[in-house]
Amino acid sequence: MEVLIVEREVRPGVALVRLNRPESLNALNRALVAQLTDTLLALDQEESVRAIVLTGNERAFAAGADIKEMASDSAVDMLKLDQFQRWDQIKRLKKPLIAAVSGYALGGGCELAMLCDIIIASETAQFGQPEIKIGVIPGAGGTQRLTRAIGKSRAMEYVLTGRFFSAQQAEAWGLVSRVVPVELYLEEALKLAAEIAAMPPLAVQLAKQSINKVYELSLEEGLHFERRNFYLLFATEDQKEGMRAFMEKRAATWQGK
Ligand code: DAK
Repeated sequence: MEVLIVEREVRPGVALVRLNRPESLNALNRALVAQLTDTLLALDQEESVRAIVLTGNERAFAAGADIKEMASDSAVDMLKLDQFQRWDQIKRLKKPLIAAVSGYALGGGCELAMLCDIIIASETAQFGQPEIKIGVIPGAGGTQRLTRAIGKSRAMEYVLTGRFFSAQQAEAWGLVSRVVPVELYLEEALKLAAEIAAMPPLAVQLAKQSINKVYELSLEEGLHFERRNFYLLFATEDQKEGMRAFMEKRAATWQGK
């Protein structure tokens, strides 16, 4: 059975990537992480792909790294494998990546969702960083991204106890955009991806990059980065077309140039 299922053009310009190890709640083993990163990087290069949706199944987005696979690893094995350094490449994708989360998003699964640009959650989603309960700590961004998303006090509480939190809490704390009924979470994510896919691609790319800089730069540097990207877009045909179409009261057609 394929551990990853990829479907192109599920909506115009939208690719769907599905984690597919249902028997282990989509535990992220090495093979799955390798395929996932390779696939996302490849889709990022495909011109016809304008947005990507990443999902699991109704019961689990992903219940974390595969505990059975890593249980007997030594620190040296971990260092040598360094499998999660590929993980960082996901952060550098140019195309928007939307997580459609239902059920468990735990440990590395929660970290994977947080690596995505937008999270749409089903009302059954449960988030958490339970690594503490198995004698470790989050290792793929959890202590950093969760803290930025929900604040220090809550991050401390949840990382130090390993407790799960609900989709509704995640929404109230700003970790996810929206909570929708379980039968709609994938549909809503695909609809959102299609809406983004219909926008001028270079502007989408530079908007994404600019927003992501908020975590890396000071406000002054971030504003500078944003302004440069804004000016740069005046070199594109899509900017000319977009503004002309507005004045001519017609729909714009984007070329990605
Ligand atoms: N790994 C391996 N197998 C898992 C798994 C996991 N994380 N989560 C679930 N499974 C398997 C179960 O073992 C079970 O398999 P069988 O026993 O049937 O063979 C099957 O999935 C169904 O699970 P349960 O029977 O346990 O189902 P329940 O509904 O009773 O419970 C649960 C669901 C999600 C509460 C429970 O399965 C659970 O607590 N799972 C573990 C959650 C967890 O602790 N996740 C964090 C893992 S640590 C790194 C960076 C990051 C990481 C590692 C390295 N580097 C930078 C190097 C990340 C670490 C983690 O994510």
